[in-house]
Amino acid sequence: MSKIILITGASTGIGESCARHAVEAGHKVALAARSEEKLEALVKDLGADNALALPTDVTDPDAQERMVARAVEHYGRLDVVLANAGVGASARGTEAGSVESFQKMIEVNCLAVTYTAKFALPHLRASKGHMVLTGSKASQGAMFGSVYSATKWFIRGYADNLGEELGAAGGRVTCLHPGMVDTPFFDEAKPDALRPDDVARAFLFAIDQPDHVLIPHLPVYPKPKT
Ligand code: NJP
Repeated sequence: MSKIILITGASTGIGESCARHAVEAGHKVALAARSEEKLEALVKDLGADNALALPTDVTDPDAQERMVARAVEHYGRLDVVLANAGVGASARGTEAGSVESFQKMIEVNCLAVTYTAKFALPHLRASKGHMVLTGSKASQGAMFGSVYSATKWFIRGYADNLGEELGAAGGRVTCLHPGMVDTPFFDEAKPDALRPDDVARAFLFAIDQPDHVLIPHLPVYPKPKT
């Protein structure tokens, strides 16, 4: 069945790849990020019948409320929401990192996800839908810095609690835990990392399960080198 999927952080990397794979699989997408130009280019690629650009800064709760309202107004419902927008910091150590970078990571990776859930939940309850959060393997070790890792620990716990809330209404919550992925998240290429496509396939796997199946957590790691 074709699903209506709202994706935050859809302009590049994992979010963009999830959007491409979703449309290829017959779903329709609403794409949110700050870069209007990139979103419009993606809509052009995917086709205006399949995709809608919703330029949004996820740190602004009012903008997220409008984002969800516009997606529902356009498509009539929401079946899946992928809360994927996230940021890291180039200086990763606690002493080296700036206070501003700590604030930004907590604002985008944690607080903004609670806004996405708050505004999307009424629609996901109505559709018995599915909320997917992009967590990280880093929640189990400070691979991208202690503050970043802690933001993804928040996401891991938040997903469990949200899963109880939405689960009570017949919906589902899944937390993806990618290992390192070669995306613009990093300043330099990461040839040994996962590709965004690898995470997108995991996303589709999670949302394409029959209604009686729940995948609460889904780790996707690069295979260790031998
Ligand atoms: O990174 P990137 P990824 N408002 O930089 C958007 C997690 N993760 O795909 O606003 C709205 O290509 C930004 O768009 P724009 C990671 O923590 C990654 O790798 O136009 N959107 C872009 O679309 C994150 O949660 C790795 O700049 C905002 C997107 O977020 C997710 O995967 C490993 C925004 C970031 O795309 C996607 O990251 C892992 C705002 N204020 C988890 N700020 C990895 N790459 O290795 C940013 O375990 N965005």
